[in-house]
Amino acid sequence: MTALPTDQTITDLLTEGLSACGVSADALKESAASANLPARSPITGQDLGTIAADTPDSAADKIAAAQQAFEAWRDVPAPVRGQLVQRWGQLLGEHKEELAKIITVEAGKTPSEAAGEVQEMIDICEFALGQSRQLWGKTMPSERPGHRLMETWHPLGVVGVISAFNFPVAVYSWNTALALVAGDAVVWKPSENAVLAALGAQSLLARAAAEVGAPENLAPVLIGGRDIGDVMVRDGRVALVSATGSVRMGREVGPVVAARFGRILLELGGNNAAIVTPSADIDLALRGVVFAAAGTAGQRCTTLRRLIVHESIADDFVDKVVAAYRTLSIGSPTDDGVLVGPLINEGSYEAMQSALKQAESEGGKVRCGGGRVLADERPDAHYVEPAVVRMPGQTAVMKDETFAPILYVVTYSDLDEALEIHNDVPQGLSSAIFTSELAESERFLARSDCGIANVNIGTSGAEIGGAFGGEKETGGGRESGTDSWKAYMRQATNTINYSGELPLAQGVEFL
Ligand code: UN1
Repeated sequence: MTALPTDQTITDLLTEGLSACGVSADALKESAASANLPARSPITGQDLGTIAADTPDSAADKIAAAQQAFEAWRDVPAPVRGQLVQRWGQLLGEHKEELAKIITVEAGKTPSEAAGEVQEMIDICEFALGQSRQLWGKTMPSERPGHRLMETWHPLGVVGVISAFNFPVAVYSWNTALALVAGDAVVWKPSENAVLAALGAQSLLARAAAEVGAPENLAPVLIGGRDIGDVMVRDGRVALVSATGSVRMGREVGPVVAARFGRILLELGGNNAAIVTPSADIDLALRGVVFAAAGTAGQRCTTLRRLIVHESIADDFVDKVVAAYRTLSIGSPTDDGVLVGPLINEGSYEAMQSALKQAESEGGKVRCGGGRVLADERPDAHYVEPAVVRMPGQTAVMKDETFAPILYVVTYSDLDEALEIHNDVPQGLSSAIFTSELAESERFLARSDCGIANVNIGTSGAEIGGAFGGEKETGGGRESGTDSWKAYMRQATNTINYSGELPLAQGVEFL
């Protein structure tokens, strides 16, 4: 543990990041005319300033402006639209460290993880550039002579994105890069805890848009709390709402969008597990487990929360995890060597403590961590030691996602039992097995009920080239790679008759 930085150090870091990304210093000034939102750093627990927020009226105006921008953008050829994401990706590359500084200050991520997040944005921009020439449909043989049958893809309209604090910009970019090449406009309601990173990312996008001659207001940001998100969710002009966050949020947003027959793409809670088999390369499994469970202070939706270890190796393996945890440096992510930064706020800390209490009441034994550190120095910040808890079986507490670094451990005796434990939670985002046996790996890949299933890799740290998302309460959405682009477009089936006759399908006779 190291000493925490002063408020001034954090402010300086933020100012450097904001100004390099082209965000005006006025962004952190109160507005007399509108509502205001405090910006805060979890590193110090102190306010960084106040951001002028949208009102429901100004939010509706931004949606209207985006709708107008869409009308022009839809007619731009897709490969030309690709130039916008290409330029955005270049600007993100040039400002990678600066945008990462804002992410570090606002979300508490280490510089390496914050830079990794920006790299995900650059990656998806490159992916989307390629995709802009591949918005393809199939052609099918028609049953009628002189007819052609084909599928075509068209822009949806305005896409609304709701993003969470923990990946304040990357998840937005997965949606936005694809939506933009698809020909959509994008309205973004970022997390209240990460508005400044959002402004940084948007400023670079606005610059790219101006440089390539894209319409103004193609990608406005809505600043505010739930009431502002609600404006977007209810607005019939928003054709798709793509929302990342808690299951509770998804339960609220989903039905509202469905009731107006809008489209919804949900990326909600995960409760990810890894199975460690006796044949696993223990050293590799250990590193995979520790990064997935304690990295980002347990605040990824892909964080490893449940470890299912074969009984023959469990004691030994858990001892190794505990020993590795003791070497993790906890503190300000601005300090070299720190691997575990702060929790986002007091609410997260309270949730962690209450989950640990519940785990103990359900027979769990805390093997290490769980306690608060650096509280004397920074009473308003919340640093914790990542916890490892041995459980007597998969009890109730293990079925909830607690967004904090708690790793529950249970044992199994045969793989089918492990798979049963694995799938017996309401969420289904990410999963992993550590094994050297092909048969175990194949059985796991066939039976894991998650959207992501990995072998000899932890549950977190997915690449953008594969579709990202999960099943059950995770919401069913898929973002970023493979054919996720289709979520941002509507499909049409076209039948073209060049026969000069009018034969009806299915041999029907009429007139
Ligand atoms: C999230 O936590 O919402 O797979 C996204 C990962 C990252 C993305 C996480 N590439 O851990």
